[in-house]
Amino acid sequence: MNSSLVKIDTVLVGDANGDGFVNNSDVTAIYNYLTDSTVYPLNSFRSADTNNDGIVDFTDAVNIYNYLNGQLAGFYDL
Ligand SMILES: [Ca+2]
Ligand SMILES: [Ca+2]
Repeated sequence: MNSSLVKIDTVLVGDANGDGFVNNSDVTAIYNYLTDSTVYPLNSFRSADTNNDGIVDFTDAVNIYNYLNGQLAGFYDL
């Protein structure tokens, strides 16, 4: 087996829209998802679930907001 072909599935916690960055657009992505999940599906549910409780709700959006404002050092350890 060629190890170079092994894909590591990494999850960037907080990156709800899956663009590789954690910023205000991810807070917006979660708010939109909570408003209408059929119109605004999350690109990465696991990344959006910042407290790892199995659901994505306003707590996760607040966590990202606090993280961006320096009030939260980080999210749970994967
Ligand atoms: Ca993002
Ligand atoms: Ca959550």
